[in-house]
Amino acid sequence: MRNARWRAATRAAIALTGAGALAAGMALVLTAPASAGTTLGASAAEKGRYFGTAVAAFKLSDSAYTTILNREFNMVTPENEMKIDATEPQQGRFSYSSAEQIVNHARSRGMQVRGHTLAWHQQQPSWMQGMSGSALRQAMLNHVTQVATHFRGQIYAWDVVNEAFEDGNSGARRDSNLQRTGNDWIEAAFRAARAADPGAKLCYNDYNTDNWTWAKTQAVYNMVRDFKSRGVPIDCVGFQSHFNNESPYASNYRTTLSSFAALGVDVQITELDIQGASASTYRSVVEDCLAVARCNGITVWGIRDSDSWRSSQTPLLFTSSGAKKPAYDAVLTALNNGTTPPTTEPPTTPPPTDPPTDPPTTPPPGPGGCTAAVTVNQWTGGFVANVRVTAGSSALNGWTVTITLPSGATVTNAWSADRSGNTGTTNFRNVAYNGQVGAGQSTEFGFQANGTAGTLTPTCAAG
Ligand code: 9MR
Repeated sequence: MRNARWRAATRAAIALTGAGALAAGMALVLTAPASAGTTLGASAAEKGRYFGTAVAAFKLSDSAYTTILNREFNMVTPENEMKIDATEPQQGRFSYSSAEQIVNHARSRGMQVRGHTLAWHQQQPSWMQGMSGSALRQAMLNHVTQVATHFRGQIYAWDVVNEAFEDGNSGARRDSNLQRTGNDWIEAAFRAARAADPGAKLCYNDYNTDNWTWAKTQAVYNMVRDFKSRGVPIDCVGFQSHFNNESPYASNYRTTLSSFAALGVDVQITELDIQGASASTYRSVVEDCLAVARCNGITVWGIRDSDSWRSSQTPLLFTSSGAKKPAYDAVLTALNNGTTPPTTEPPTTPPPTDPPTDPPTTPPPGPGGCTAAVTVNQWTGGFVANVRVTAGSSALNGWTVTITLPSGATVTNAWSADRSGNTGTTNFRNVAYNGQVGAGQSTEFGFQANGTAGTLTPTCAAG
């Protein structure tokens, strides 16, 4: 940017004649690098950030809309076009045209794309809404794999999982058909997404997680801390930041961003809108992001007030007729005033410490045997296998399932079991919580692999 402005200013200076005019031109040249940027994207880029917006495919034919989009933004999030109902309207039949329209519009103009969203309790197609248990788990993982593979290499960051925590003070996971497939559904989704597109940043995205003191914020923080400690592939946390009277901006927002960043993840403001569009609140949000080195950028949830999912609150940066609002000027000024923060993140708030827990004790194995049965969901180039382990006449205190994979098949990730090996003869051992299975009872684990499953014949050993 700076070089382009410098060259333009130099050309202008050369075009002028006369010493006085040349001096004026030179003065312009000398001050140009320090002068304010004039668009949100360019000014954010000068601070090593992006500035994005949600985009609806059907609006790309509205030139008033695309004029602002193309001028101001360098990151785009499809508002609805990458959601599950849009991309897999019938099970196993994928539909990408609206999403591709946005991706192509953006990438052909040098904008990047945030993918939203691979797994969510809302906007599920009806076939998925009716599913449960391991069938739903497999369908979800297949969805994540297929969509992330389709867009592989074109997505800056994926909202892998969206809005999985309950509102209020419980700090609990939100009840949903996905949650009922097992608490590990979120990490399984992240592993599948990493396998499908290793180049995309993988984010957990939620709302009402902006205020550091709120239970929901702490619950997500604890999940991310746990994921980082166990090597679950999470790279970033998205803060939707839909601020309104019930969920207002709070001055501890910066603490929230920096505390998450100190866990070793990037943070992104993913769906910003502010009821009434207070210029000073918008300014604070920008300043908070600029103050946190790992805050990659800000996305507003629509361009003009008329584009907003809650237009009546006039929460965006442009009026319905496309004029810049005072909030726009505040954001641009804050972007231009901000200093580039240090590249390492000082932890501002020590993470809360949990009381130490004793390691789980594993009782000796019992005498009974076990059996294992596998179901496979195969697609071109890969498959998900779900394995049911059933105890024989006595309870199990630990189990190992052995599966011999055909040549060309490589396991990329497993859930609810510890894996050793990933080709040929592969062993899957119980994890702490599912080693004990009552006589005649069952537990399940799964894995995802590249290649073709063929007929898999699992064997199970107790102990
Ligand atoms: O803005 C989106 C709106 O057009 C849809 O009707 C709605 C349906 O769920 O989703 C809106 O976007 C939501 C986003 O995907 C997730 N966070 C909350 C956003 C506002 O509801």
